[in-house]
Amino acid sequence: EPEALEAAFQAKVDAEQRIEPKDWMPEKYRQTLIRQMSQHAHSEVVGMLPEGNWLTRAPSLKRKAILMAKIQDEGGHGLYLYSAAETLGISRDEMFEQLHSGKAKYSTIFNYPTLSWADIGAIGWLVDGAAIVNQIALCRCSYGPYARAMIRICKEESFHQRQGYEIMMTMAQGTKEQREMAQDALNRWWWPTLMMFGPHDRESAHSGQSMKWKIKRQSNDDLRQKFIDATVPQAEFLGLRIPDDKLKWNEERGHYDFGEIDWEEFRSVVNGNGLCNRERLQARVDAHDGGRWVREAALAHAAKKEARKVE
Ligand code: FAQ
Repeated sequence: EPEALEAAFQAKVDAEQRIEPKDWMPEKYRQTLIRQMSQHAHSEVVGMLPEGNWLTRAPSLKRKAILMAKIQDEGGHGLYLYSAAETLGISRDEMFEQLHSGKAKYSTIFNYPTLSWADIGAIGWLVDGAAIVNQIALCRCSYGPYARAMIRICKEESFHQRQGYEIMMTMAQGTKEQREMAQDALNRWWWPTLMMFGPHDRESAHSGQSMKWKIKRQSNDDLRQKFIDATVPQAEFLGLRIPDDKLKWNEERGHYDFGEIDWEEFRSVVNGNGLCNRERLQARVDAHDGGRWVREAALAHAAKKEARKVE
């Protein structure tokens, strides 16, 4: 029986049919999606923090309004993704608990500090650029609610990427100091951005099963290569230098060759020892605690309304 169900499930996935919340699915498929989607949601919400650091110091009213809109989009993406994950039978409280206790991960990239305004440009250009490459593939994920959420999210990410690139362009064409700030931001964000795609395929614990189930449609290394190929010409256009001596066009492969990522640093940040891990998690725990009275008031209000109806 279970084997027959599982075979029918795989046949459906192979035929590119979407899996919907009420359909039968293997327990491990459900758990894998809960893990990935909740971590994705956490990344969006924690990802608001590095940029929030520059809201009060944006260089103009226009820049401030744009940045505020971008950060609000990220909060919206988080809520979208939490809702989509809830269709798999986990509650939002459980997901928050997993984040706050350190059980659930969020992307390593958000454990780096934003030291100058140019970092806001670099995040939009590189981090949102990487997020788009990853999420375009996820638009074809076998799980319907996740795939559909990704379509709208990608549209908004593409605005985010453009605004970041435009900040970089403005600074790269500005004064000598501004050009140096832009180069410094690129130097610091380049390698952490490449780590967003995860470990090498041969080291990736979940890739094999997730590709078979079409949760992931392209491998970590393939997506990383795609991002690099798209981004190198953009850096050249800005007149900035990517901090990698091994970066070189390979005519035969039709791709850029590039240097090795510092996997020691990746592991260290994943394990909670990045520059800002503690600060980021504390900010989320504090926000959750600070909002307790709002949740309690909303529940009390709903209970009162319900009681009045009964009378
Ligand atoms: N950071 O076997 P794999 C955004 C973990 S974009 C932390 O390869 P998988 C937008 C991985 O979870 C960023 N952990 O795993 C934005 C697993 O640990 P686990 C969010 C990482 O799942 C822009 C272990 O290593 N995007 O927020 C990382 O098959 C600007 C083994 O790895 C997504 O989450 C990492 N970089 O592939 C917001 C996209 N890499 O769970 C604000 C959806 C790997 O067993 C500002 N997620 N790990 O404890 C995915 O596509 C996949 O989950 C991967 C990892 C590709 C991240």
